[in-house]
Amino acid sequence: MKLSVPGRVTGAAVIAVAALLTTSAIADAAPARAAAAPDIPVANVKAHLTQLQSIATANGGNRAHGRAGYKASLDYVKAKLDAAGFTTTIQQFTASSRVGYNLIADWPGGDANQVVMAGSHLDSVTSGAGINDNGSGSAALLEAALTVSRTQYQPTKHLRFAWWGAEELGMVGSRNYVNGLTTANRAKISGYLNFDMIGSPNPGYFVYDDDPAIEKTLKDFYAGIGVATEIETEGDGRSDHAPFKSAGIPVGGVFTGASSTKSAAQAAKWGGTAGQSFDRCYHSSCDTTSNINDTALNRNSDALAYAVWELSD
Ligand code: DTR
Ligand code: ZN
Ligand code: ZN
Repeated sequence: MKLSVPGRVTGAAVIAVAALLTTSAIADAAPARAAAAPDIPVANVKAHLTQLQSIATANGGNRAHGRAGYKASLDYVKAKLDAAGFTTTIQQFTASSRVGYNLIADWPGGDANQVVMAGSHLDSVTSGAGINDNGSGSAALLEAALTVSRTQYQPTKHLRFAWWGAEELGMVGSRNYVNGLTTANRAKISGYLNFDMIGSPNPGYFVYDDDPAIEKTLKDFYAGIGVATEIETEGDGRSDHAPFKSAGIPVGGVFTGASSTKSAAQAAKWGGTAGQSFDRCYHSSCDTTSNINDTALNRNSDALAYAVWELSD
């Protein structure tokens, strides 16, 4: 979030305004090092979600593996990345007798022997548009990648972004990618960041507890904006970080919750509704653009950028 004071202020008002800005800036500023990571405009992320919703609506109501809505989602993301100067690659695979696709986007430059990867699954279940699961991660990832281009960020390490197919069938696309890596190329990946469900309507703020360094990086971001986090406990093996972890690659990520119920203690810490699921539209037809908490999406989009910038520096 950026703060600005339009027009002119004089005298005592200056002191009051400055104090107000300082206070609110502290309350919502990211940590000092995060200055290297630009703010990700949540309005831009939501615009991508609107596009994904339109795609689902125009294609039988979903963006599922092997259906037209998935390929249209992939084409949307790829077109944005191609226009922004990324080197994109489509990986094709078959699952459940249907053709699936991964989209890999490399940002030219950086040390090819130190690759920082960030990924999200782009597919939905067949029952709905999958805007939180996982349009939220896919849209935040896309906007972070476009921000890399917009700012002409030149990291020390090489940046690679990925949108996975057929995660809902059992992480098929990401597993296909990892299994296709040579031993040498696998060793070049210094870490993989996963973003799957990062805008849940009744959000929690969960950080994966797999790799300690990645976990600390993400926790530092949240500490910097004064938001408490908990360790993510339900997702082990349930998203696209699993094949990377099985291959010995450090992984991490953030998550805002699915069908589990928010406790009273969690509601006291994070707000929202105790006794209700973090996302009561999980894998349902109501997982639409109205199934997103903008504050959670905003914070996690900035957490994604903070981690990408910090870990690729
Ligand atoms: N997003 C869900 C998988 C899932 C369920 N719990 C977690 C926790 C952390 C990451 C992912 C998940 C899905 O794709 O069905
Ligand atoms: Zn799912
Ligand atoms: Zn998911």
